[in-house]
Amino acid sequence: MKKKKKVSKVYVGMSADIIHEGHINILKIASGYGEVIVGLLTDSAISSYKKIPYLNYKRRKTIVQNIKYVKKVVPQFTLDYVENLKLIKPNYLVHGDDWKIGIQRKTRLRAIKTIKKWGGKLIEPQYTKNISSTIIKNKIREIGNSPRDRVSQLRRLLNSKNITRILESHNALTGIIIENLKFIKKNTNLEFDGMWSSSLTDSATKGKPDNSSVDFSSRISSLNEMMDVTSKPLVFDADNGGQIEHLPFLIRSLERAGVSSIIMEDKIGLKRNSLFNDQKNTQQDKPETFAKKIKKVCESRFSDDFLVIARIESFILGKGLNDAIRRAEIYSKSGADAILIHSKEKTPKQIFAFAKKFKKSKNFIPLVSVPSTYSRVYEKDLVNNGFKLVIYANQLLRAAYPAMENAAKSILKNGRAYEIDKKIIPIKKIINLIKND
Ligand code: SPV
Ligand code: MG
Repeated sequence: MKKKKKVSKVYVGMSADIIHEGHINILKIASGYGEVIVGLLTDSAISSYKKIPYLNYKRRKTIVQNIKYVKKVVPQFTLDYVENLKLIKPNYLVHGDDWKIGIQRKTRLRAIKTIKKWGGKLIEPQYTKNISSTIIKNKIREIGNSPRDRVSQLRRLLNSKNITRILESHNALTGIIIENLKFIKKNTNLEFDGMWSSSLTDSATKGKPDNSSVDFSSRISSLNEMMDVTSKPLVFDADNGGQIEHLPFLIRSLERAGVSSIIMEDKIGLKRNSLFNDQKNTQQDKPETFAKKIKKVCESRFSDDFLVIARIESFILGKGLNDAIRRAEIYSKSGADAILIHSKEKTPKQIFAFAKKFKKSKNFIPLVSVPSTYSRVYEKDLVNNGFKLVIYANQLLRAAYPAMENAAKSILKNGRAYEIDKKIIPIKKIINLIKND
């Protein structure tokens, strides 16, 4: 009997979020060396170093496995190739030569070292110039993403990241900062995952107190301005959600705008910001009554990806752990997707005690933290204590206000603008900040 020639195994790792001719070129070249196995990066693997992909793993897999050059698709759970390479032991590893520099440089070196062990070869076709998923993604962002895609992003982030990081945004410009800011630390691309539409900073921006005097229509019109220039998800601070009969209308407007989540707090009566010391006129809602609001949101939402987060104010109002836990159980059972356990202590002790106890419950759902007063807490400690979402609720407005006041003061003091000129962004930079073409 004639011995069948063994076909070589060729490994190609990719995200394949937006397929373009560069991917096809790589796969075509790879197929010339043998049978192509694509290691498709999972959502978690991708979001460990850059923005979560537009299409989820399942959708990307369907596309890639139907490309004629591809024999098989397997998940690649990390940015690092070593695990899959050891498992598959390919004769060839094919990757565009763009990974020689930048964030993937070390990943490449580790992959080379690994395949050397069984004599595997690295093939690096030249990177297709002027085309990349990032270029296409930027173009898409200019057009704007569909509200439906944006709504689902937060749930996907919660499912794929250790911790999802949200920052307060009170206008379109702060939205742009959150959208674009990147910081590379230890080979990881850090960025904010989304925006928080805060009742406090939205009201303050409009010169009003945080007592619901800025109505939802006005809040939604400012968040629409942020939505116009960003693609990341937005979490809406709805105070106590207002009247239960009005909730379906609010949810409809939020979903239509592309908002990913509503957070409602279990307080009643005239709204007072939770960080005020004096809370003596503030009342907490009966948990059973508040639970009805949660149910109402669940019934009225168009998409299950629109998350309802219940915010427990027990600690703010001086009540104990047992009250907070009892409420968490009730809110979870009535359909909440996550719990924001609020606190105005200087340390996270209180919320960690809550997390420890609630984690044991069969009704446990992901936890959200707002570290405004306990700002020393590190994200890694929040993760270790079971928190999945962190909201930095007011820092951009707090940064902007003293800077603006200082500039105004300097002009008054000096009788001219020269002194402050060197300390503020140059005119040239500000006119070029927003692209015109
Ligand atoms: C907000 O940012 O408006 C909040 C958080 O609700 S807090 O100010 O702590 O109440
Ligand atoms: Mg608020």
